[in-house]
Amino acid sequence: SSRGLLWRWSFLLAVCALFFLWADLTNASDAASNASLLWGPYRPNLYFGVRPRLPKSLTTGLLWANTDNYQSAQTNFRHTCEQHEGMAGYGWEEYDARNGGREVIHDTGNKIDLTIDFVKVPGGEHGGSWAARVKGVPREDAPATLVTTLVFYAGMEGLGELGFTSDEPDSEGFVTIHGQTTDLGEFDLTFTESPENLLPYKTHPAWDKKPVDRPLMGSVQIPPEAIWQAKNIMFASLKQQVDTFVQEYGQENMPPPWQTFTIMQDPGPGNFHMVQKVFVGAFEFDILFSSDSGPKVTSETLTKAISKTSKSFQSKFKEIFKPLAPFTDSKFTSLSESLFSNLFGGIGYFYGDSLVDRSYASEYDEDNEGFWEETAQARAKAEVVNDPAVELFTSVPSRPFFPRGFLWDEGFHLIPIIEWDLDITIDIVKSWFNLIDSDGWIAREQILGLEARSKVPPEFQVQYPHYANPPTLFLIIDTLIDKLESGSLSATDADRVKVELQHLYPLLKRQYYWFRKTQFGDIRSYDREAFSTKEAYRWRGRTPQHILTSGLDDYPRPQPPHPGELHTDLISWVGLMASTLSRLAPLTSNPDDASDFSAQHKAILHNIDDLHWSSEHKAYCDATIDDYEDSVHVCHKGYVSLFPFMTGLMAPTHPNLPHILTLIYDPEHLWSPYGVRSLSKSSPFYGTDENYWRSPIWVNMNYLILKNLLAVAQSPSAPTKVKTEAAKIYTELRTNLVTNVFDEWERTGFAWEQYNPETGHGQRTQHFTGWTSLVVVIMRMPDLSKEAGIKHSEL
Ligand code: 6A9
Repeated sequence: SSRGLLWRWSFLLAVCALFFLWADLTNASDAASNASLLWGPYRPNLYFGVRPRLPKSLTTGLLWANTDNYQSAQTNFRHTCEQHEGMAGYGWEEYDARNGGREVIHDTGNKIDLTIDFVKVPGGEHGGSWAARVKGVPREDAPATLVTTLVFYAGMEGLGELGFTSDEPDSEGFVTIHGQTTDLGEFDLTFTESPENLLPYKTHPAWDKKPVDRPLMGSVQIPPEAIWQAKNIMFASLKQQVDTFVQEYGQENMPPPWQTFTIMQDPGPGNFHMVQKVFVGAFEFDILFSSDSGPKVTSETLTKAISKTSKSFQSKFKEIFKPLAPFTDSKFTSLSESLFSNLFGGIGYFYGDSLVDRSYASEYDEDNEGFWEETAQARAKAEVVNDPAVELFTSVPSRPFFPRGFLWDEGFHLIPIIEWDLDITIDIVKSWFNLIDSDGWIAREQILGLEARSKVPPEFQVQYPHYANPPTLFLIIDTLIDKLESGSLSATDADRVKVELQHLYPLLKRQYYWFRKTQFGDIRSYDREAFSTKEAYRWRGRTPQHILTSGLDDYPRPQPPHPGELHTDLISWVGLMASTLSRLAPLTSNPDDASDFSAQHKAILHNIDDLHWSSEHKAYCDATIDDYEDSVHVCHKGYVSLFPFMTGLMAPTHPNLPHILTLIYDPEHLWSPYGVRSLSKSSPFYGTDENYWRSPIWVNMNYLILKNLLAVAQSPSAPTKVKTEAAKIYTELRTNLVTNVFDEWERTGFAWEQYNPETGHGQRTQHFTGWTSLVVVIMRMPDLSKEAGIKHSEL
């Protein structure tokens, strides 16, 4: 159409103009954007750990424990987020990656509630300053004399200076660590004291040599690659102190536990410095990081910044994530704020090497029957190499259990984040695409460096350059294109998006062709029309019980594995990529590619129906080759059957759509009062074995179902009956999902990895703040109760 043409022309012109302005523009806006993102709680594996978005630089963290008795002091030191260590909930109540936020930690084991306000103070040439206010309030069941000890550490992992400015606290009891690096310039890290804090007093002769009513300061030199083991480093210092006391006073006559468990008082040279404070009852102190070229932060600035940060979070939240009916009650807003803040506050910066099997062994070709035995042997004897250190800026599925990047999780994480901060979203997408290799591969799980590897059993550490994972980042590319085309972006944002898409285009294309080249399906034994285009796909790397690469780990698949099998979910993902690229190619002036992508997209749509639709089962199914060398469908009704729908590849007029809706809504199959189950209740595999993807409700899949139900319900072309049905299912599902995640959050204090389809209970990983936080977006999706003829009060 002429409008389309005009649009394209103006787009081309804009690109040309930008070509000249490019360096200036991006440098200026990148600089501002980068500066406000330099610092953050980018060690999401810790309850609180601030670092800059730089490799081998300053790294900090907080440890604490109750020291009322010798036992708790030894067992209750908190540092890394752990499941089931007596937390009645923790996480960010408010968080904006640009400004900061507030984390609360309800630590029942140590009988203390901690509140940590973290703020950034912009200015200067080195990413500005930041500060944190740490408050402790004893929990209800705590004794009046509860003693809490806190250790904050700062380590230098690369070149630079770091050390205490004096051997003694100053007259107010403040302690300062000074440091310097090329990137950070000169900086001061000051620990304040408040006259209102209650401190321990002398009860033992050891006091005269080691009083603990003032901050303790310890310094050590540590091999830089071991600094992440901060808890051990601190314990070594505690042990030294304990040994000294034992020698001097004997086991029977030791100082009280809160005095015994203190670090050695020895400020001095080193690359790892600790400040320890011991408090009785409630307490409060500040950690002030002032960049020399930026603003000097004081407790007053911090107080102001905290209230400003909170206000701006609240007003931005209302503007962006205002929940729609039936979720307008403020209780849902608390859930929504908490989930979003935890997702956003879970963004980390990771740097390190990774283990990759680059043997490209012929066993990995997977072209024989029994291939999985061969590949298992090849994996067992492979010489794994360390791919060089790289950096990754990403959010994480779960701070306690999987504090690292997962490729297909990230596409879901960015769905809420893109609504809040376009630039961070683009940064994260770029960070992932920076990891692409020359073939087009991006590793599924990013286990970068020793700290990350310490959390993963060895058999899961190695990545394979022929293994895929769903390309969900394409969903974000699609959203970017939607935003451009709808004209909803500001001129500056639109320009930025165009430039970035232009840069990303070749990488997206490369990844797409990698999928096509490495995950193609062998269609020789399929006597179908589909043969003519050969669009068919198979996940590599399966074992009899798992296809980890699909993301749906133990979802039932054809048995035994066969090199001729074809996977419904994978062809759908490739179709989604083709669809995105066919939109993107013309926008980025690649018209020749556009026609390839469109043709491939069309062929994929055709072959999904031709190869995967089972008219007997009225569902999309995987296919395989049977003992008679015939192709057959293998139908395990569940998420896999819905994939062509979930990936947006079914037109609202598609004749199979009514069957899909029936399958979703049937309580004997996928429907539950808490969400859509992963596997049909009538399947013999329902709830069996590991039962990971064999019944539980997953929020990411439910989000895709909702999104596509909405599209049908709002489509002008869908038949009225289908539209009404979609609106009804959409309305009920939206309510069921959100209500259940809310109820479980209230009941347990946490968001969960998955939900039980019989009871609704949250299960598996606790504090799973990754894609479960999609409920934030779900709450602000349109209310279609009217279209559905449903009253919310009746649900
Ligand atoms: C193994 C555990 C102490 C499994 O959310 C991340 C992924 C998803 O991408 C995938 O779809 N999760 C889902 O099926 C969690 C994977 C965790 C693997 C870690 C080692 C540590 O043992």
